[in-house]
Amino acid sequence: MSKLAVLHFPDPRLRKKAIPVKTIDMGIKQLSQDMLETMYAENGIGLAATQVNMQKRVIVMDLSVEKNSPMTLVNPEITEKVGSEEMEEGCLSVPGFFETVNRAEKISFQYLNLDGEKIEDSADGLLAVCIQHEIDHLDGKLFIDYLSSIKRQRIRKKFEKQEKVRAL
Ligand code: GNR
Ligand code: NI
Repeated sequence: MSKLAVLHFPDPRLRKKAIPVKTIDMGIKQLSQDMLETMYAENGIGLAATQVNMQKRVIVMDLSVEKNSPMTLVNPEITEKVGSEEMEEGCLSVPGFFETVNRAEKISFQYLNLDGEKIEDSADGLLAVCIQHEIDHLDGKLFIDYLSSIKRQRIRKKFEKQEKVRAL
């Protein structure tokens, strides 16, 4: 197992679209393990491969309080969206910012598990929000894209300033 580096906004690699996984081989299983280790180390409830600079359609999540219910979704897709709901979101790629985002309240989704089985399920609440947030990452989209451009610009400025300080 190894902990991976998480890309931070405005890194252009966060804008790449991830490619569907063809075969669930050892490489994908290793990636899933490393992503879970990274997610737990960073105290996140989800992580998309895009955030660790892997352009593959893989997400991991663990919404349990005990942090003992890891989930890996390969090639996840939303098949139905119902209603809308506002929730405050954060992102490991935009650390320190929390903003309210409007998303579908209930979703139906499908994915492959690490055994290659096709699973169909539905979700609401935080799980529904998290799946939508992670699939957005695989499509190169960030939660701050839902904010006004003035707000996003302000966040970008802060990160660019931080980058300059780190580079000194
Ligand atoms: O840890 C995370 N918490 C969170 C809270 C509300 C909505 C979405 C999330 S996902 C985030 C981890 C992350 O950045 N995943 O991509
Ligand atoms: Ni995120």
